[in-house]
Amino acid sequence: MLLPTKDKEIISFVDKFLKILKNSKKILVTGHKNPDGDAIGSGLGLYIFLRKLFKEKDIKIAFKDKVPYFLKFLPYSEDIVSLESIEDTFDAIIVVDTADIKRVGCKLPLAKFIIEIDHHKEREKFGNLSLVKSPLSSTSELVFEVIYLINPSLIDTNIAYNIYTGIYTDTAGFSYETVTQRTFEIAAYLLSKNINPRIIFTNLYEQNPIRKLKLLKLALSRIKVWEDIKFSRTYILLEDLKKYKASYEDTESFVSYPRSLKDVEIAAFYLEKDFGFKVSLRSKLFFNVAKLAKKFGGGGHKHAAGFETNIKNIELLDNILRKEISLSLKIV
Ligand SMILES: [Mn+2]
Repeated sequence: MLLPTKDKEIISFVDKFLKILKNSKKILVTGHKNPDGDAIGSGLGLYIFLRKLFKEKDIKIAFKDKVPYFLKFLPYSEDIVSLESIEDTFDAIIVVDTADIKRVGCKLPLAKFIIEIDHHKEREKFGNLSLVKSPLSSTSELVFEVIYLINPSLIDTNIAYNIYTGIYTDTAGFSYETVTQRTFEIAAYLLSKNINPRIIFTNLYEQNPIRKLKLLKLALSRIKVWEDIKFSRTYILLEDLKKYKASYEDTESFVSYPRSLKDVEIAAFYLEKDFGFKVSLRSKLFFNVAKLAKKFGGGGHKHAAGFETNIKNIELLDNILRKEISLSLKIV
């Protein structure tokens, strides 16, 4: 038997959360743009749960961007609509896995209450009610604690698929130090709801279109390493995407290849955008890439973060990052 959390913050949040929701007729669940497994997993897990809990209420789920192909297997993902197309106003909007209101990617619809559920350490509070726990594996783990406190008997296979996928993707397969004994206990509980981890893994990582591997070949050929600062990076340009008729989501996880190199601690992947580059940052053991990303107006976690820049020149971007990394390494 899995015991519900004894965390006082979560318990007192659930109290206020339920009061708001009981008085709400229209509820929206949303999260950050370019949604990942955790944003969609925690969002859908909560959405399915709330629909079972409040059958009479009007509950919607929306994100600015489409569900990436590798997450389309998630139960109820077809219910996700475009946030920009929503014209309604809401009594309550629940924003998951979002460190900053800007990360939603577009204007939020009007609402009486904005509720945040998140696990980012570096963040800008924006809601009327917040539940933020950090360090924690994922927002999905936090959503699980919330719904398990409210009514564990409503947690079914559909919810379990979403929550497990969120935890799995945000911890790179239970490999980050944010994974605790509790994380595994929750994962074990979710497995008892008849989910198949093989189906999850296969959908996430084993349905690559061939264009993705062609792009990856290009990205691998461009890997550059600066041994003195244990930094490595690669990049993909808009013209590469065009050449292979690929999209941004086809470059998902490319940053893990420079990081996988022996003696590399910090890795970056530059993805060209209309405005400049979207930079994904990763670290292996000690370096905090969230702090590095913050210097460029971005954010994230210790081992996974990112930012956007209007710098359009690869060499210049290399130099600026190398300089900042050298400075940070001196402080460490
Ligand atoms: Mn997350």
